[in-house]
Amino acid sequence: MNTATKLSGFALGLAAVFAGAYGIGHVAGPAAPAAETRHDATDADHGDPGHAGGADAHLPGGLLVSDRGYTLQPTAAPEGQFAFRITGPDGAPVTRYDVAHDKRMHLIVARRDLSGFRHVHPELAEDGTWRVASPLAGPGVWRAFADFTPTGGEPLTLGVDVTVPGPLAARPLPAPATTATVDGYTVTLTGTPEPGRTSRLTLTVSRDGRPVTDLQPYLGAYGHLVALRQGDLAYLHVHPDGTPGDGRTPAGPAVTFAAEVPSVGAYRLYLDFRHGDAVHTAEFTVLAGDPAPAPTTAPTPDAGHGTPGHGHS
Ligand SMILES: [Cu+2]
Repeated sequence: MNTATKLSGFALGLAAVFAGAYGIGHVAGPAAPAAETRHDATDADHGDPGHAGGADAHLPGGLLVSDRGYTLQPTAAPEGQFAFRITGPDGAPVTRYDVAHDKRMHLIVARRDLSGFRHVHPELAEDGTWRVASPLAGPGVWRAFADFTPTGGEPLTLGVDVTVPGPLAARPLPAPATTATVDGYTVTLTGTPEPGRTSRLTLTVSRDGRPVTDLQPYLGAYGHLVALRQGDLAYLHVHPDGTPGDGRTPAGPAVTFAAEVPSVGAYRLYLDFRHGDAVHTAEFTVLAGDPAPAPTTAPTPDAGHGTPGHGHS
């Protein structure tokens, strides 16, 4: 237990180091309180989500555990399950949700070091509790994102940290790459995300050297792309061009997305696609803009002594 606690602190310390190194701490830090302030001050503005100058108009999803009156609360669950609820502005669990991308709730999890990504779809009980076989595959500090639209409300992504105790090896972020392999598939990424503007990213799927041209629809699309920002795990759900059956969108091998990353930095991209009646996830590290080089691990407290460049300058 002690070890787990220490390691959790270490992982969170790492996150802070990265945020500082990429200069994004000033975006993620002050933005959250500012959003809260705005909500208190401008309750009457809620019907105008595009309100220019509003703090949350530019705040990426997933950074807040509570926003616009909605709060993500993990709840007790039997071993092997993960359960949570969303409470609404009246404090009661929300029981009515709109369907988006075929589902009323999308639960995405990743460790704070961006490993272990899973995207699952919990079941809603009448009392507002969502339950799913736990996607938290092993020890670590996990970020759980609930991506949903409460009926009568705006789409929201709330995020919460969940710690799974146990020994954890810190994993460095894999180097940027344009090719990923998963389950025997090779996925190639073309396009580069540009901070603050819409960029087109194309992911091309092949298997055994042949283009895959019979991708299966998954959640109403031929691919789903989630991007998480290193340092604070800001969450971006990116939508593909076209939908299956619209007469112009081929079933592969290429799926194109319009992505807008909020800042310079390193991002981990997770592409979910369906083929052979199974969902596969291809992962990529990409750099948006020209972030300053950052260490992928921080020195341990003991090893840091006497290291040039290490210190509190
Ligand atoms: Cu989903």
